[in-house]
Amino acid sequence: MRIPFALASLMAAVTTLAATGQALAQDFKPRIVRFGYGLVDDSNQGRAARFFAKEVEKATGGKMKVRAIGNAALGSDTQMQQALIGGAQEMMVGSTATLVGLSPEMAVWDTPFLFSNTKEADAVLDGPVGEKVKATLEPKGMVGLVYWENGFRNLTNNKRPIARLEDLADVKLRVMQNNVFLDSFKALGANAVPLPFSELFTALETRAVDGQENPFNTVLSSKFYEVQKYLTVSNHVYSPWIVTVSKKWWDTLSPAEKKVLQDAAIKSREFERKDTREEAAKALADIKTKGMQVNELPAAEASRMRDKLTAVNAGIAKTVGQGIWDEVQAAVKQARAAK
Ligand code: TK8
Repeated sequence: MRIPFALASLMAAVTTLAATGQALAQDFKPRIVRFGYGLVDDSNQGRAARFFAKEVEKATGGKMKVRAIGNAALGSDTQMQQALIGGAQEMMVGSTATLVGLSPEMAVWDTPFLFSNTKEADAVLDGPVGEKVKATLEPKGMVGLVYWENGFRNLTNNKRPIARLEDLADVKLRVMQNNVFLDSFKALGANAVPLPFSELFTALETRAVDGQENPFNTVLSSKFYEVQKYLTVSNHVYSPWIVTVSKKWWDTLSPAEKKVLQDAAIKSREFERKDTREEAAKALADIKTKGMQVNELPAAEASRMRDKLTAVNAGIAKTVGQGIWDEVQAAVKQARAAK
């Protein structure tokens, strides 16, 4: 009897599926994966890193052990990137913003007011242009797996509530090590100082800087409320995190091992975004309870800020290339229309 082609390929697929379904412990080599991140263990970043670790261990019958190592114990974002490139560390998660020195295209996510909500962010980051930007890491020695949510960034400082644009004038503000952030806050008139996140708490505590900007979640988990008095809700930019793997190490993995990491990364993305959003929704109340004075940037001032910040857009388009810039703008438009 001749088996029709379609049926034959279906049978082949089922056999393969059964085989991968049985991809059991013996198919995986014992491996230790150091997965570094910058925030404290008790943070949205830490919780998601541990979730990822568990998924990988489960899927490999405990053969691949992921050590989630927080607190920048393995180094700042840029130091860990170098360790991944050199093959001295396997994985990390950190801000896309700190990758701009390696992959200029990453700067597109630093565009002020690019996304107006998380739905738009998810659609664009997980869509074709998000993938394209992620892929620019590979020739640089890193493999991007997924984007996680850091979140919408807000201002904190010790001088005064930011009620008008001019209130930023003499504020020494820590920014991420990235020219878009530096230019943005210079454009707003602040005295912008680039610093790695790992040095930020001490810099605030010793008053080496007056302020910083990060999502509510990080203000809470990093206890910035202990060293910062004012929080101004500005939502000036949406900040993604990205989970990356050392390309050197990735190339030593079997297809089954790569699949385990990719699948676990996608599951971790769902977990992380849900967890981060739940935390963000109640964070402002928590921040007030911790004693911070919170103000909303008045709408008129927000639009003045927006005008000043969009002045940096031309520079971003130049950095990332007009093609990527246009694709991202089109994807945002599409996501906005999809409501
Ligand atoms: C954590 C950083 C942090 C970022 C920053 O390593 O540096 O302000 O928001 O999340 O990547």
